[in-house]
Amino acid sequence: MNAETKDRTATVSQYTASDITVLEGLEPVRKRPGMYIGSTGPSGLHHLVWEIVDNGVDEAMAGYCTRIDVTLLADGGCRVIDNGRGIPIDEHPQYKGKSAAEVVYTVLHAGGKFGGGGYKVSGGLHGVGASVVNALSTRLLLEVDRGGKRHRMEFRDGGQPVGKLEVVGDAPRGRTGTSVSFWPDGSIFEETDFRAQTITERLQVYAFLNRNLEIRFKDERPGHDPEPQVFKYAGGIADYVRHLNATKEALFKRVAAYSVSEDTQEVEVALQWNTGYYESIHSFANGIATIEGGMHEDGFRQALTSVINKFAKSRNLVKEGADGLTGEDVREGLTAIVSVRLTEPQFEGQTKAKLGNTAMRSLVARATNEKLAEWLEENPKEGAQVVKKGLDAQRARLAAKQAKDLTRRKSALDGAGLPGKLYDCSSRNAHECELFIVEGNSAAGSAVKARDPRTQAVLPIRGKILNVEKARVDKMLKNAEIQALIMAIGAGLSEDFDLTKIRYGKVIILADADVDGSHIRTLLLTFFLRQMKPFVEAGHVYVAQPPLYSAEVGTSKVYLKDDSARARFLVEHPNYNKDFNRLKGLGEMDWSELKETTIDPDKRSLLQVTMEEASVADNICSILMGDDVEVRRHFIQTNAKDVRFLDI
Ligand code: 0RA
Repeated sequence: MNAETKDRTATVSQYTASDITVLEGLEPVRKRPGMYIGSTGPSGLHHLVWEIVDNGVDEAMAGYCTRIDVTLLADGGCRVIDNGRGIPIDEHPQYKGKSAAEVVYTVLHAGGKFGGGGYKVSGGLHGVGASVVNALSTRLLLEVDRGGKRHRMEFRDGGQPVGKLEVVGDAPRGRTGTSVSFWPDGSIFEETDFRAQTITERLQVYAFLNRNLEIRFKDERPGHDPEPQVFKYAGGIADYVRHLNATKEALFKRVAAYSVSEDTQEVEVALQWNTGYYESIHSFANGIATIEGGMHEDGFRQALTSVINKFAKSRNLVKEGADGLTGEDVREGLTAIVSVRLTEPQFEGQTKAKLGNTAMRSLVARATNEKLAEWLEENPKEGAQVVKKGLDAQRARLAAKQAKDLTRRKSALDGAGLPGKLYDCSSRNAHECELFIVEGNSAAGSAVKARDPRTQAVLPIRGKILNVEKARVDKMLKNAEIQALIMAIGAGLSEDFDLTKIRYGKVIILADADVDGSHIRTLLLTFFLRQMKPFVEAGHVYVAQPPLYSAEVGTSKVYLKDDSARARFLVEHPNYNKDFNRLKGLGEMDWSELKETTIDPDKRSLLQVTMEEASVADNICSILMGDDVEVRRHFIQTNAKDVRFLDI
């Protein structure tokens, strides 16, 4: 979105300190941080960063800010500088003797976003704002350049002002802007270490969505990469689409992009197909990711199907009287960004990430019907490629339906319809049942000996399973390993997946800590994510690893998951002078060793390593839920540096 349109949509109507509405004090935030930032884990910690960066991005959306600098400071703080107008510093009419800036940072729900004036276009979802960050920090330093002066104010211990806002000198010539540095409170958060990659990924998306906004990131913490990263995209969301398709093979070079902008609402769309088989539509409302979709996405899908079918007919690319392409057919391999801006977004759905404004459906549909049709007329060769891909998808869909019907009938005839190599458990109560997926027969051998046969089942899979990212459904369904997985879990797949039919409450991918294990884990996660998404989202899919080391402490044996666990152990046991026993992979592990890796040996019999791993697994589940394609790629990079699985 360019500065002109921002100026118009975000009419700054003589904004004064009185526009800042006031709700309540800060204590509730420290009492129940989860209510304000979701959690006190890593997600909540990073929420603090988003809150502060959002304010700068709002200022950019309003057309006043062109650059934001985010720095992770050597002492654990985070600093965000923008070159916007600077937070207002005049006295707040309802709070005599307090500057508006102080009120914004010390009063809950204070901020332009909640008043009538100020920003017309802003998220609302992230609006809990600056005071929440202050409440959850041991220290916050605010500096405002405005009216030729530099102002400073400091807060300590969860938002207590240290003195008043004061002028500390002149602002650099002509400069306005805001700098906020904060130090998250270690007594609130489980951990206070920011993760650079989490931050840069989000900053990059902000930069894509705000064409030409320059966002810089620097990590000054010891031991981290000090190289600054710069995100600035002249192409906006078209660059975003290119970026998303960069690791894939694009169906053609061009990115289709169009926008329509009216008085108080606007839409921008960019799209390109790749030769893969999945759709990847990312939608946003006022810069906020609408993971659950909503009216803008509905309008886009609906119009896309219709536009492509019309184009196919008008160019005689489909046979007379043949079935039209379905939405699914035309979206195969589609990467698209749909970004809308509107004055009063209604966020609905479970996670408040679904756009409810019906006006957005017609706006996006209208824009797509008109502008995408034009684009196809101007790019008929690309249009024909899209239609051909849709027809291929249609054929595969029909073949897959036959294959599925066959599998369904087969499992009905086979009685239970369970795969031959499954070592099932005896309980039929899915809640207490766990399925361990292990690599190869020898690993299965150890696992079967160590398990509790009542509740723990083991399914060996052979070598690398099919990469479902690279195969169409019909081929996938013919794959023996995939068939075994589907049958064992017993709840179908893709649209037909029925969470109520699952045979296990937990599916645990148990793979070694080496590169092969990492590869297999990723292939399996890719399969679950693509074909049994609700299963992953409901938190049933876990990842476990047998420990890499054991150590002897007195007469007992301690298992250590990996090198960092070993390092932590050495900190806790500074006098430890024996060797560590390096365990082999699952396949070579003795079943008694496997049994000993139980967290609570009295209660459970097998592989309760998984319980230590559960946090890791939960993490992965929530990561996978967030933003599938992008995050999966990130998962792959962080966990298997040596292999680019999905691109093999
Ligand atoms: C309300 C009004 C004005 C600026 C801002 C808010 C503002 C807030 C933040 C928070 C971080 N950076 C920010 N930059 C600007 C402008 C009032 C005026 O100049 O008329």
